[in-house]
Amino acid sequence: MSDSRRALITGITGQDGAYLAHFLLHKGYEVFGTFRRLSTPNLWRLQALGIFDRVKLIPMELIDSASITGALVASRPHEVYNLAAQSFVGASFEQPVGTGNVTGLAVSRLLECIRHVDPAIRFYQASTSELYGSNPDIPHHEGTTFMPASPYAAAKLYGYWVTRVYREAYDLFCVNGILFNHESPLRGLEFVTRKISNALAKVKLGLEDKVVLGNLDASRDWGFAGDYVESMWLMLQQDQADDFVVATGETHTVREFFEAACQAAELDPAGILEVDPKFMRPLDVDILLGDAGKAHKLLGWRPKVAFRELVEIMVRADLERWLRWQRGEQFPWDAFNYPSEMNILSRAMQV
Ligand code: NAP
Ligand code: F7E
Repeated sequence: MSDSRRALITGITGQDGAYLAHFLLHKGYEVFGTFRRLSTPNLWRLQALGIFDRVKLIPMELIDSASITGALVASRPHEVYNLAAQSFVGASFEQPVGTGNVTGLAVSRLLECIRHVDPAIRFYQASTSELYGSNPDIPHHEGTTFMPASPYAAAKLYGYWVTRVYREAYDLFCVNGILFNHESPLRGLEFVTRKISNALAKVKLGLEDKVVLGNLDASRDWGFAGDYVESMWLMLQQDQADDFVVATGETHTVREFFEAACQAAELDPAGILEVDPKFMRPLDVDILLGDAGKAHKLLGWRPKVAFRELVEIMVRADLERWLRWQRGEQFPWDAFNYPSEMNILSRAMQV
């Protein structure tokens, strides 16, 4: 084991895991990351960022405490970033119990393992703006009342509180990053921003003729994932463990995102958008808007990429990928392998 600082990232195969690994490697960390053993390996994001060979991968499953202890013992980390979760709000209505187990209870498993293996470990919990749910009192800040509006948010509420409990009961250095939506070309295809950028790229190239969405009026505070992972690291470098909101302070509707994306792709939005109740949730969050004043002041963190630029980055990236795919190039990505969502039946659908 080297002398450099060691970080263990749970969920390194996800969007944030890949960006955070990239960021920490740049800082000179030895980076360990957990992944699930799936029938088909899912390592494309690490490959796309060119860091696959520089991170050390450890198999781990969030419902298995023995595998969590194993990951801690194998990596002996100074810092643990808990990013692994069933993170798709829509799916949490279909799998409420599984989401509670993986996204909520697993935080206790991790903290309990940390307490026994090495209580000096600093712990970051990926909390979320979804905790504010149906609370219309905007902008949301660290003192705003949580009103979760999905099984996902309820599970994250458990994770948030148990993190605070371990901080107070056992004096562990545990923090909650209450991050508002953050997106990128590495975003999962089921989330609305990437769904739009990917679908518009296909429309542009004549591979599809429309984009099918659900609730167009929902409004989100969307930032760039590459900016947000820095805040995670900053939280663990403070003298005191504390909780922070991380957001841009701007909110836009799904419709506005779609229109900005059409502009970026130089497409006329008229006639290519369809709404299907299949993509509506049994309960949705109308509006999220964050006040990151505390993070600005105490962490010195600020977002660098603004809304329009984020949309352009995502649309450009997906257009380029589909063009490369048409030229027969092979490179790490996900969309060519993904079935149309129209073929997936949803138990939570509102029809
Ligand atoms: P993501 O792309 O969905 O990544 C989730 C990661 O968790 C993946 O590596 C996934 O592995 C892993 N995972 C899922 N179930 C697991 C299980 N049972 N055992 C072990 N690993 C499991 O999510 P993200 O956007 O990077 O978000 C990172 C974290 O921040 C999540 O906890 C999310 O809830 C939270 N968050 C995200 C946002 C946002 O806007 N992105 C905002 C606030 C909070 P596979 O690759 O094998 O599926
Ligand atoms: O939905 C609406 C949908 O799935 C955003 C996760 O990272 O951020 C993410 O959760 C909005 C919702 O993200 C479609 O109803 C309309 O109102 O992209 P999303 P999310 O639910 O905000 C938070 C902060 C997290 O913590 C989560 O882990 O867009 N919407 N039409 C649609 N959403 C999807 N997915 N697909 C549609 O067709």
